[in-house]
Amino acid sequence: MKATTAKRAMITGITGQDGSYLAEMLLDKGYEVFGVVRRTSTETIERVNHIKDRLIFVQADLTDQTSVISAIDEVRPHEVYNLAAQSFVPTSWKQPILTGDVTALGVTRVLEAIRVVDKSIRMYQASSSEMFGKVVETPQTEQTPLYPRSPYGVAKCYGHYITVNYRESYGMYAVSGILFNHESPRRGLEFVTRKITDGVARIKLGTQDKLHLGNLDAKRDWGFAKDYVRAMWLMLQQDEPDDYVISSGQTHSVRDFCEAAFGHVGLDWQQHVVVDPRFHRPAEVSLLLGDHAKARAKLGWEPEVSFQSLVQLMVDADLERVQQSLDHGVRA
Ligand code: NAP
Ligand code: G4F
Repeated sequence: MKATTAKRAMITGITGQDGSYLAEMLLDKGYEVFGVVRRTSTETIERVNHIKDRLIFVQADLTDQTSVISAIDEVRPHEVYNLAAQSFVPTSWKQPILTGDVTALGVTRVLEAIRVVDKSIRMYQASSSEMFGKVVETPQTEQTPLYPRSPYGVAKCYGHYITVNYRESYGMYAVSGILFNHESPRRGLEFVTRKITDGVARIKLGTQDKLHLGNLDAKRDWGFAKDYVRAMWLMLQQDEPDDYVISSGQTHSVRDFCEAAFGHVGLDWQQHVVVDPRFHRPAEVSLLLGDHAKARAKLGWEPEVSFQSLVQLMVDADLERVQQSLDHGVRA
């Protein structure tokens, strides 16, 4: 596997939203890209199907230390992007142990694998604004104290600090990107933005009438996933390893998102959205707003896609997808 001179990147979570955009970007930069996949009974590579012939898949599971060491030893990557996680917040209350195993301890397994195979491998950890939880200051920066509000948020805090700890203990180039919510047409359908844009498309095309949502007052700092994977790469190209907040610097409520998404196709969201207590959470993160001044100054990173453009591109993509299903006689 070490025959070529190209830089090798390994991505855990390559089948997810961010993994797919990061893989595209790294291929464009001339990297050899290795994607970690776990065994499943049906294929999960839909998001990278269009580039699958240019990727090399290796099998490993973040709950299995031996498989992670073997994968890293086999590939000997220059850079590891640890994006794998149980990433859906509501599931973390239903499966808190699994969430801790994958999203928290999984990070240690990746760091341990790097430590025993080759400490010079650079590692990116996907930390999250969910760690700020019940925020103690606004906007949130790299210095803002953490106050997680879900088993997922707690697991991400562990992953964050173990990354800092391996950097400080072993001198490893291990960094955490504290990324605020980022979305795209490849976002999972269970997350609120994609649930809304998919709902808008179905309602517009007449296959659905109502959209059931939870807390419309929650505010998030939403950006475009493609902008955010660029920041991950930049973090691994610096002279010194460090942690960075990556955000849009704007906050909007779920209600604002509904208004923009329904409005884009000429619909009134209030005629279709139903508040449903089934989607309320045991503990909520009410407001997230990130300050990415450090990333702007040190990485030269800026988001390129605005909130309005993000909403519109997601609605347009879902309209096209739902229309195509209808054209093929499949009720979307
Ligand atoms: P996602 O779409 O949910 O993708 C998660 C990935 O993790 C999938 O490829 C999944 O593989 C993989 N995975 C789950 N359990 C695994 C295990 N035990 N072993 C190996 N792989 C496993 O997540 P995303 O939105 O791309 O986010 C990427 C990362 O950034 C995650 O760590 C997330 O927590 C973090 N993050 C995301 C955001 C955001 O707004 N998107 C913000 C901050 C941080 P399968 O396909 O096999 O399930
Ligand atoms: O889209 P969400 O499920 O994303 P959430 O919980 O903010 O988590 C996402 O962002 C984190 C970064 O801060 C990541 F680390 C994490 O992996 C994930 O990508 O929910 C956003 C907000 C919440 O306040 C939720 O209560 O939308 C509210 N909401 C209202 N109705 C809903 C719904 N969320 C979902 N999923 N479904 C609803 O029907």
